[in-house]
Amino acid sequence: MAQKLAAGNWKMNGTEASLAEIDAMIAAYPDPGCGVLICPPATLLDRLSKRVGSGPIATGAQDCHANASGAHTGDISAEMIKDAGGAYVILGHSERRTDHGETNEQVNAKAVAATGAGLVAVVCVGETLEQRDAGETLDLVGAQLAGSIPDGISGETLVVAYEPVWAIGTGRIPTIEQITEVHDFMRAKLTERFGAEVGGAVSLLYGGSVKPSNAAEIFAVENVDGALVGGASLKAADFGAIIDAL
Ligand code: G2H
Repeated sequence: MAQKLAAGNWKMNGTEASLAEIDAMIAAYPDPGCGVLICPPATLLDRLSKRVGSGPIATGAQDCHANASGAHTGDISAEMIKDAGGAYVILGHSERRTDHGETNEQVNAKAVAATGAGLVAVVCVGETLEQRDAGETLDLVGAQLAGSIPDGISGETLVVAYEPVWAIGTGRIPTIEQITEVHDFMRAKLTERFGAEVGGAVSLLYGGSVKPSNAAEIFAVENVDGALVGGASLKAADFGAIIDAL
């Protein structure tokens, strides 16, 4: 059985002042009833991790390098994320695939590094509008899953997020039928490759314009185990309403 998980991706947002939102979350959700993860910018990870302590809110980063250390200016390693208190790392988000040209092979290498360091890899997949209109969604998602996820993963080391690129930050979401189709497909592909036990234990998140107003109907989809939330994770009240819906 896959864990229910509400994950916040703060992207390139947040300073010291933003941590007040976390204080509100900690106070409001002493026992959230599902996994809660917040991935702030790397500058805040250490501070946020200390803030949440050993409570129910986990922290993570938004990317890592495939190497443990070395001459890679501007990058951070999985070991550094672990050292800063993070337990998860988002990998292969479409904004990194687009802005930094990340390939499935690179995401795979990062996932190997992440899981090797004891982190949970949150691997993101999803199609552009052009790919959807061309009927390529399942082929594309299948190729991203096959290429970006390393061998040897388990439900404890991998989370997969389906984020249609055209739904990210746009206010548009796919139909419930479209979400159902892709999530069923992802569950089947993971089961085919890793077996029923692992395939059934990997949390499958939907991401892209998730808000308090649409969370419940998305979470009602059988193979949706939670959400990767961007904009709506920046405010405790909005993120809290999404946690409530899960
Ligand atoms: C998709 C999502 C978070 P938003 O990128 O990963 O962002 O909820 O703002 O669309």
